Order: sequence, then C-alpha cells, then structure tokens
Amino acid sequence: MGRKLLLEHINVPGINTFEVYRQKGGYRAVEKALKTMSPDDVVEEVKKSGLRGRGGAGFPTGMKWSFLAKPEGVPRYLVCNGDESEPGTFKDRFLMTHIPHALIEGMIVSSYALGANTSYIYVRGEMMPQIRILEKAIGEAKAAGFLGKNILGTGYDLEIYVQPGGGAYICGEETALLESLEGKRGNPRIKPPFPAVAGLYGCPTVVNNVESIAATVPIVNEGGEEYAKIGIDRSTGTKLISASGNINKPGVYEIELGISVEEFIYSDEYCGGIANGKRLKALVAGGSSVPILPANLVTKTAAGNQRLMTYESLSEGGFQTGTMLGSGGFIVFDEDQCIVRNTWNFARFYHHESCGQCSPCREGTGWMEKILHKIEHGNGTMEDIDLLWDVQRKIEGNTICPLGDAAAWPVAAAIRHFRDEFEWHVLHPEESQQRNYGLAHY
Ligand code: L3W
Ligand code: SF4
Repeated sequence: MGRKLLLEHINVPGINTFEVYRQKGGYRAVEKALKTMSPDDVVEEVKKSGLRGRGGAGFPTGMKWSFLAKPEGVPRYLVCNGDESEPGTFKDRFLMTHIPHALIEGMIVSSYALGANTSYIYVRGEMMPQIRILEKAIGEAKAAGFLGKNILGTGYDLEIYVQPGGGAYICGEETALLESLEGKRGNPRIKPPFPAVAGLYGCPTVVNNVESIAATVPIVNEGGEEYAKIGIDRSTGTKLISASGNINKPGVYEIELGISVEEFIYSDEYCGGIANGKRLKALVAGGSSVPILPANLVTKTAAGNQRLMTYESLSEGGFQTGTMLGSGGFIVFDEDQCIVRNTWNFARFYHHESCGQCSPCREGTGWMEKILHKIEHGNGTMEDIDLLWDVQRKIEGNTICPLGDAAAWPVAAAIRHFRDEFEWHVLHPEESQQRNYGLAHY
C-alpha cells in the first residue's frame, strides 16, 4: 500500500469540516510555518522536496517561487489554478470537494512563503458546489483564527477569495486565467514576462495548481527531504491520478511516483485491470493534451525498460515512443476503442476551446476536426491522412500558448502509432458509416 499524503483521511466522516480536519492534525503546517519558520525557510523546504507543478507542465515549484520578483512597496499574489477542464482530469475537483481544508491550509502556507496578503482560488465556473464548499471552508478557517488579520498572533495577514471561472478551458492557461481574474476575456498573454515578474494587475504573481498547493502541507509538516524520499529521479512525492476509460475501478488515486504503469492499471489497489476481460489497446497517460501510447509501449518503453509513473519514464522515447505525465488524466482504451473517433473527439474539444488569437490554432484546430470527422465517417481519402499530418505540424510550436501544441500532439501520435486504423476507415467507407461505438468515457 503506497503512502498517502493528501488523501490519507479521505474516508474519515466529516473530513470536509474544519473540526474533523483539525482533529486529524490539520493546520499544523500553518502553526509550524508561521510560528517557527521564516518565509524563506518555507521556500527552501519546497525546493528540497523536489515538488513539480501538478497541473501539467511539471515545472519545479520551489524554482518558480524563487523567481518571484519582490520590488519594494508592490503587492505580490498567489493564485491557485482550480480551473480544471482537461478531458480525463478530475483530481482537483475531488480534492476540493472532499478535503477542502487541505487546499486552504496549503494556500495559507504558500501565501506566507511568498509574502502574499491577498490570494485567489480560481475555480472552474461550472463547479458551483466546489465554490460553495471552499467558501465555507474559508469561513471556518477564518473563524478559527487561521485567516484574516494577525493570524495566530504572528502579525501575518491573509485574505483568500474564491473566483468562479469564465467557463472556458483556456482560462486554465495561467496568463488567460490572470486576464479573466482581472475581469477581462480570458486570452493568453505572450510570455515573457512570466507571471512571477508581471502577473495579476501587473504585480509579481505565482500561479500554482490545486494539488501543488495542497502538497506544501505535508512538505512543511514532514520536511522537504522526507518528501523527496518518496519517488524516483526528479519525480518526487505522491501524485493524484484521475483514472478513467475501460478499467474496472475508475476514480482518483494517490500514487507514490515511481510505481509501474502495469501495477497502476492491473492491481486491485488502483484501476483493477481492463473492464469486461478485454485487452488493452492504448493509453492516454496525462490528459487529452499528451500523445497516446499503443499497448506495446504502455508497460515497457521502446528501449525495453519498465514504464513507470514518473515524469521521466513516461516521456522516455520522446514523442516518437513516449508520452507525458501531464495532469495525471489517465484514460485507458480497450480493444473496442476507435482511435480515429477518439482523436476526433479530442480535436473537436480543442477547436471549440481555441481562443482564436493565433491563426495556426484557430484555423488548424478547425481543419483537424473536419478532416478527422470526414475520415471517421468513411468519407476520407489517403491524401486526407497526409493533410491531417501536415496541419498538426504547422500548429505545433507556432502559437502563443500551449493549447495549440496540446491540440496537435494527440493527432500526431494517433497517426504515428495507428495509421492503419486511419487507412481502414478510408478503405472501408460503408463499415465506417455504420460504426456506432468505440468512444471512451472519461
Ligand atoms: C518564471 C521562467 N516562470 C516557466 C513557469 C510558468 C508556468 C510554469 C510552467 O502549461 C501544460 C500545457 C498543457 N520564469 C519560467 C517560469 N515558468 N519558465 O513555469 O510553464 P509552461 O509554459 O511550461 O506550462 P503551462 O503554461 O503551465 C501547462 C498541459 O499542461 N496539460 C494541460 C493541463 C490542463 C489542466 C487542467 O485542466 N487543470 O491541468 C496537460 O498535460 O498542455 O503544456 O507557471 O510561468 N523562466
Ligand atoms: Fe488562443 Fe490557441 Fe493561440 Fe492559445 S494557441 S492563444 S488558445 S489561439
């Protein structure tokens, strides 16, 4: 049984309340940080922990924090990215729903470390229940003296506000999120400058994912070095994985980074194997934005190494034969899945969610959706497959924000590994038109 740092008490009745969370040792990290550590001490522990951003990019959290500019007399902000919308990803919603004080406690510790006196939690607009849960948790923490003026008599002041999101996937891109928080349309900004230098209202800002912020609690409690003992290589600590698709036990699991992909899929502790006794066909390991892996590359890499649930192992082989841990949106496809249909479904999503600022993304996502739809419905030609390849190549690397890449990568990987399935649709138009299955649920 792997160690649980975030979900240890998830099954304790009432753990969503301040009282029970506190009985289980909650808010110890706030007491420890504010009373016995300087803000720089907290940053140091996070650096030692090796924690990497849990939203998708895996950027080292301590390093991001140390980039925060500190000009005299200018406020600094911590913004929590709770705009979870990546297809296949639902771990932040789970955390916010069931153990909201883990996030509030992490917000206090992290805000203290960064010298922020006003912090925001930007929550996906559709998640109204979670917004209410967080507001209740903030009220409880404030009533107990953990928020507001002069927290625990230490002289540190902090207010946390919950902001409902603008209802678009792109608002989860950090600079679009900041625009949206400022009351504008959520269009991504060109980076640099990074938010750490010019973020919310032009002030230095750190934007971190829900899970990253919650992870600072065990890091402060146990120390960065202890946290770093879990995991392998530069993949330290635990990670929440949203598991879905054709598995026996879909859900949110906390894993120790470094367990094998095989164990995660087949053991009863996690996914419990492929549903209905079917065979594995493919895996999307880190949300819809990452390359799909065919079955022969899921449990072993192309070099014959065991594939592990780490940033490094999942990306071994680059995009030719590897994928990414991403946001941990783990979607398992069985033998009945139609890769073309699933790829079209992803492409449709990115086309709908493109903000339209850059033409390669605005136009290219539309073309990819149309071509995939044509092929999947039995109206495509062999040239369409090449055209699709061409379009995705012209998007990648040519856009303001990563949404363009995220739309291109799954299409590229699907053609790379499953070209025969695209060709099958071209060669079997009538059967293609009749097919009414093969779309995963996630
Ligand atoms: C200061 C520098 N800061 C980098 C910071 C930067 C950001 C972080 C990572 O995209 C990915 C995307 C999705 N000085 C810095 C610096 N930073 N250099 O580091 O930045 P970046 O640009 O690598 O990534 P990102 O813009 O954060 C995130 C992928 O995640 N994804 C999607 C996830 C969606 C969700 C969701 O719905 N919740 O998580 C899944 O794989 O495609 O590639 O903070 O400022 N020199
Ligand atoms: Fe908008 Fe797409 Fe350009 Fe991102 S890549 S800024 S979503 S058009």
